[in-house]
Amino acid sequence: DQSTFRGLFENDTKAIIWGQQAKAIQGMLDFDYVCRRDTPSVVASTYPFTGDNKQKYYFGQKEVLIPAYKSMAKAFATHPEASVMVTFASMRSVYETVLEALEFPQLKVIAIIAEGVPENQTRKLLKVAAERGVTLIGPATVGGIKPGCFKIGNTGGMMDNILSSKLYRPGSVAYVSRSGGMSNELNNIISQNTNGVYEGIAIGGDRYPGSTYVEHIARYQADDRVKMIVLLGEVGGTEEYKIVDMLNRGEITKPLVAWCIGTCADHITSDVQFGHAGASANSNGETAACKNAALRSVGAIVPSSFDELGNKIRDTYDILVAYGAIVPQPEVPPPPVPMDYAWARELGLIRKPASFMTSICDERGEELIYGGVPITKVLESELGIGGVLGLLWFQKSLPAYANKFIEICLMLTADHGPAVSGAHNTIVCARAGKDLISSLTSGLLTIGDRFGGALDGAARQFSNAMDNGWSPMQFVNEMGIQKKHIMGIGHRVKSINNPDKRVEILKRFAMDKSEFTQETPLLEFALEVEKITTAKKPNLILNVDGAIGVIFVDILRQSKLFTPAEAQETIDIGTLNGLFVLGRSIGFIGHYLDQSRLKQGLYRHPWDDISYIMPERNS
Ligand code: Q5B
Repeated sequence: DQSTFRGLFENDTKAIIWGQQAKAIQGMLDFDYVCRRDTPSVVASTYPFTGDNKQKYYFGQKEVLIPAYKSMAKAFATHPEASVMVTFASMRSVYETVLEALEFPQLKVIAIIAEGVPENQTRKLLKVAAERGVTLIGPATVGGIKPGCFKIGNTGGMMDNILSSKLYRPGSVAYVSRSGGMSNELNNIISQNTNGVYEGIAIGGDRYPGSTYVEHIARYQADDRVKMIVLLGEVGGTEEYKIVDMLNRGEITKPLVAWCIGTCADHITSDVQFGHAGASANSNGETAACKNAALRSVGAIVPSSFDELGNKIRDTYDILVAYGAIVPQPEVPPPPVPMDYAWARELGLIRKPASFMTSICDERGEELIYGGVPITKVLESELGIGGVLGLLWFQKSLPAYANKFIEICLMLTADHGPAVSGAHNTIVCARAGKDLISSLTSGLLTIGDRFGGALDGAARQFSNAMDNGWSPMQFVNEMGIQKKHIMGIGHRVKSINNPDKRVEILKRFAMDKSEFTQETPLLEFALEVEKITTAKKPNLILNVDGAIGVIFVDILRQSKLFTPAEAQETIDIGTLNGLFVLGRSIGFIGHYLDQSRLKQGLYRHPWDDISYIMPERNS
């Protein structure tokens, strides 16, 4: 009675997936959606190595949560409606998982994708499956597809393939093949030459497939919705002769178009083993040519070559249409399936305004790229940390003397003892038991106009003065009128009587024209300013911040590597304090490590070092 006839897969078939196969599950759900199924075919997944959780998928536009279970027993108990299991277990674990699954009577079909399953294990599984009345599909296959109903895992390929082969709605032609790859070709050939695929199963290329051509062709024969059958056999084995026997016995009454691939093996003198484990002729009768001849002799429609297969399928279909056995239905376009974002992007179909822009570093390719230069090149060219800074901060390969200058700055600013504001903070923080990053940032937060953060201010003030055409004296006076400290001038402990060696080194380096091959007008201007300020007070020297600030402006303006706009922007956006921050981080980290190693306890400032000045109260 065909009114209650149910195939292996119908449009309400539910499956449980074994393994972590998010892509395959999403592919099955997309197929379900394009087939206009009411509900997804996958109800759960099971995998013993990850926790019980819910995983997010799409069913069309809608987000759905599909539970994942550690325990297979729990998965089947919670989803008694699941009659199919698709297992992606590897050839090492598939035997145990299928054996376990066969204990659950609700299962009607198990699809085994793994390749290389030991033949003795497959044979044991075959025996148990036969006892339990379970159909095995595979091993070593993509599985199968039933348009409008169900798709096993990755069968049918991507959505564009499913659409072009019209696998979203049933046709009248059912096929069985060994090869999963060739089943895709059959989907294509059948959709080109008929009203489409009704169902297609790839039984897999192993010597002992879980189910055979006979079983599937017998199902197709019994299902009234199948109007013609296609068999794609291959060289090796004798399974096709069982179809010959069925034809002989009159058990196949529907037109059967058949072709065994591998006829070329006869033209090769040595024994040929094709890609499938079973694809090797061990006797004359196992050759593709013999099997094709046998099938032809009992009434199968056998083309003269694979190229002819499509024509034979079309001729057979046309006859069925002419006799009214098949009535072609009007095409109803399938619902559009939203494309996966990553895939659409890869195909160049969409563009999305990026939330972030970056121009300094690209880590996406095989090799990390700093400012356009691959890191192997950075190392080969011995750019050093100065060169890396040039690439990442300015996207420029700076000249060697500039790279060296940067490195000198970092070395000279690396530390200036525990008494300075930043080191003090780092030490206090470390002694309060805080971690490296907290202690480091606590020190860094003190860097500003007064301590270590006067590089940008110096760069701005001195370059403005020069751009205004002021003389050094005019500049000092102007700053006095404005009641502003000159940034980069003055030091708490250094003076003309106790010169800062670091500044001496910087000056010497920048003025040695044999190495520092560019002009340094702003440094010269600053030294004239220093003469005026130190005449007022001996500690009003050009300090380390000031020296670095003005020399860097000279690099920006005189090296010919920066446009005037780039040079100005570099000053305006506050780049130069970064040199002190970077250099002094070395020292702050040193202080943190030092305090930790010295096991210094919580710091408390002594009372005798604090003046307590309380407001006086009359009462
Ligand atoms: N007067 C650095 O001041 C300091 C003047 C000035 C005109 C000036 C001060 C200052 C500008 C900021 C600057 C970086 C606060 C310094 C560094 C890194 C370090 C630190 C380390 C390291 C020192 C006394 C008299 C007053 C002031 C006048 C002072 N500075 N006039 N322009 N720039 N400089 N910061 O000694 O008439 O008596 O009222 O703000 O460049 O941080 O080692 O310690 O590596 O860690 O406290 O080297 O110069 O002097 O403020 O009491 O002023 O001099 O107007 O005049 P002092 P103050 P008057 S390098």
